[in-house]
Amino acid sequence: MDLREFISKSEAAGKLKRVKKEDDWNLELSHISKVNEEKGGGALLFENVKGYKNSVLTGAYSTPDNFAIALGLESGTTMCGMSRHWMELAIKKTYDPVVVKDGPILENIIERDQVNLFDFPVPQMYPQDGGRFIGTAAALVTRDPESGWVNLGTYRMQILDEKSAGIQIIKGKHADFMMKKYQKMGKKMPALLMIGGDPLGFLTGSTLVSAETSEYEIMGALREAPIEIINSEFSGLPFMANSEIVLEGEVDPNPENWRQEGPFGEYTGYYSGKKSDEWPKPWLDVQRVYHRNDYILWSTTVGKPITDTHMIQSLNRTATLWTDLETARVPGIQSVYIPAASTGRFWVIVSVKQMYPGHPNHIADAVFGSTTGHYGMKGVIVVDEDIPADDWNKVLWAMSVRYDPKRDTQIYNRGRSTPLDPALHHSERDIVSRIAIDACTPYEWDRKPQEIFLDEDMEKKVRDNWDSYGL
Ligand SMILES: Cc1cc2nc3c(=O)[nH]c(=O)nc-3n(C[C@H](O)[C@H](O)[C@H](O)COP(=O)(O)O)c2cc1C
Ligand SMILES: [Mn+2]
Repeated sequence: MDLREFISKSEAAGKLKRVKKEDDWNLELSHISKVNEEKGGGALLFENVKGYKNSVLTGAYSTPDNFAIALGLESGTTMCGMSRHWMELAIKKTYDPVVVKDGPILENIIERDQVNLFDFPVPQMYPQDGGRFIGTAAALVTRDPESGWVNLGTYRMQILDEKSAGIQIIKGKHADFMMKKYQKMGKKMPALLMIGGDPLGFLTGSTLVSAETSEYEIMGALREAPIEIINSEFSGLPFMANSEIVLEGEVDPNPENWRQEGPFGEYTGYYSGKKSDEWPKPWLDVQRVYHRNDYILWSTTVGKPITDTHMIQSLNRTATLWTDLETARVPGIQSVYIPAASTGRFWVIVSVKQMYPGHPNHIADAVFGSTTGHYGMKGVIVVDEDIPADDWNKVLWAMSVRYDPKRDTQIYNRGRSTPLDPALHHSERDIVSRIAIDACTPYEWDRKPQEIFLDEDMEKKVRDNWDSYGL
């Protein structure tokens, strides 16, 4: 699938609308996208951006059905159901990408002297943003100089000038591991920003896939087929043959040469990169640009929840956390859900069929010890098997009638945090505490509270005769 097939399928399903009226890349486009998502979403294709002839796609993942289209699933599949599907495929089999010689991305190649990033219809999203962010619904492709592992990571990228784009690679991210190796070798890091192509590129680029595993392999797992890539003759880095836009260049790993970027109105609902919490960022020195004829620029909506950024995090983090728990062979898991309203990352609910005393705490420890759950997660709520992880009313009921705060709460003092968390003082954002809430009836109790159930025969009779009651 490429971005264009995703667009036409979304449109056919009523999950994409075209904006034909002229709009300004400066705030108007992003604000239309944000209000559209508040009104229930669906993707938008802006076909008439002032001063530009190419279209901009936003809100591509603003509804569960848009994910279902990208994943080839039935409309109406729940976020939790799609995460389960992802987990099952990721465990079953991954596929290495396959190299091809040609593809539509090679239709236009622009060499360095002609490169001007302002030629792209990149939106300015929020009033205090430091500029226009070209890399949001995208992936940065880099290669480990020792093992050859190819990583795809979604890191925000701001246009700094005609040929430079700042990159926010947070400590401990895979591109950060790699960049530090290039720094030690005294070399620049080849990198490329890839926009479009298979819509799973952005979905997996922002996924916490374990180190040494390429996101291309996970895309292959989800497609149950290899992804077609072209190896750049310039840097050797692989990009999808059907990408819309690729910016290729080098990143100087030496912090002395980094530049200020931001602020940016982040997914937390707060700006990051303000004077108080800024740090200099590496940047892509663009050597070459590739794009398809009539390329489409893909951008997220970001800011306060719920936007497609929160939806994507909810889906891909639920999927990888669930995969982590299954591959760690933690037993009894019924469902896992990281709600989009928690920005798609800070809280998780896990439903478990208890099999031994302390099982809910085994779950919580496993969550906090996992690749996805160890990073920025603040709370896990464990519920019994009768409560689906994505049924918030039932979760609250369990927290009301099965939970004793003193007995069932554990605080973990030092966990890895994200520097974007506005709940932490700007000077101390490396570490966050965590809470585990066990909202299960204790397995070991000799006499459990007697739960109410309807009389089965009477319930059936009532349901069968429902129409006769005149209701
Ligand atoms: C829209 C969007 C923007 C993101 N921006 C950043 C960013 O600026 N910096 C960052 O480190 N992570 C960012 N993330 C999260 C990363 O994509 C995520 O942690 C991913 O796992 C990084 O890839 P890696 O695990 O291969 O390092 C963003 C996620 C999304 C959905
Ligand atoms: Mn990775």
